[in-house]
Amino acid sequence: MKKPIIFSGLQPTGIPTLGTVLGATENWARLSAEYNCLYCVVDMHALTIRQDPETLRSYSRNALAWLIALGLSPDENTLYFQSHVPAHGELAWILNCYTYVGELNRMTQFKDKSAKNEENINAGLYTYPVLQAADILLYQASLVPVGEDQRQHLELARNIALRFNGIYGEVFTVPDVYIAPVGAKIMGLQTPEKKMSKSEAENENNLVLVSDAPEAILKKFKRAVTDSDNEIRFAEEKPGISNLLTIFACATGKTIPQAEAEFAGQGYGQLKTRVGEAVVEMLKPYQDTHAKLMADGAYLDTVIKEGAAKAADMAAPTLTAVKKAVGYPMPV
Ligand code: AQP
Repeated sequence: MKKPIIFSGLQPTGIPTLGTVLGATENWARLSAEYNCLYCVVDMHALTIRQDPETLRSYSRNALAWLIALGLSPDENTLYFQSHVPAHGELAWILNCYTYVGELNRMTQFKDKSAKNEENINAGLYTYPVLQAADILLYQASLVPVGEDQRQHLELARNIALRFNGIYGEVFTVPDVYIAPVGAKIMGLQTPEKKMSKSEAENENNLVLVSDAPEAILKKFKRAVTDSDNEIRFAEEKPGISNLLTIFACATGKTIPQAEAEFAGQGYGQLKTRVGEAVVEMLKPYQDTHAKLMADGAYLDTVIKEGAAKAADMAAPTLTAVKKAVGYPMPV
């Protein structure tokens, strides 16, 4: 029996954060056994924010190596660069014509990113969710594992698929979103009311990068914002402590109640140290593997080449079906 398909992506806009690992890639690695998984470094999406070309190239390669290091074997998963499979761009154009401006106007990420990049509110930033819909629908993905921040985009992808199918018949699989019950939104260590994000690097203590050295990680956790009541419990009105408990639970494979029980009667200082240590321990093997991969250029090149070829093969039938459906003349 054919395995159902999963698609998800990672933007090469910097070094992945602990948020990306706990909210996304940890789950991706778990899903490989049951699904046929495509994980893509979405370099085309990265262009929505102005990038230095050499830095983008280097972050892209780095990101692909992180995907492997974080447990996604290229033998079991299709790993590739979005820009290496032109079908993404081709389908995105078509889907732009089946997406309403009113829908895009409602996207909260567009509003947030526009506010942060007032000098470059480009059309790509606006139509980003359409390219994301194309990424997913191209492969007939039935499940898309993402962090909570992507829920609204996924809902739009579903609506576009339903609209298209409503006009032309069952061309696309309508994808479901998979959001992990714990860790779907890891918050900043200094701003625990806001998502930990790699592009918000003004305060380096706010985010943990997967490449951070142990001392840096421990220091960042020691400085994490808490609150003044000195009680370790998970609660909406305690964002700092709740975030630390979530990180601890995800890093150690425990539940939130187990994490709370483990810290019962302890102080915030102990909590911060132990969460930092758990993260150091979790990241260490990933960092070692990443260093080895980056030193083996030939291996990475092979993964990149084979991944693109496999993804392009998988994408071709859907793109052909879409072109036929909309009435493009078929090649002669
Ligand atoms: N803090 C987070 N908590 C939970 N999940 C997260 N993800 C990202 N940050 C968190 C999830 O990781 C996947 C890949 O994310 P991405 O790096 O492609 O894009 P992003 O969401 O745009 O991440 P950043 O760090 O916020 O990047 P910038 O700053 O460039 O926009 C996604 O599934 C995401 O949900």
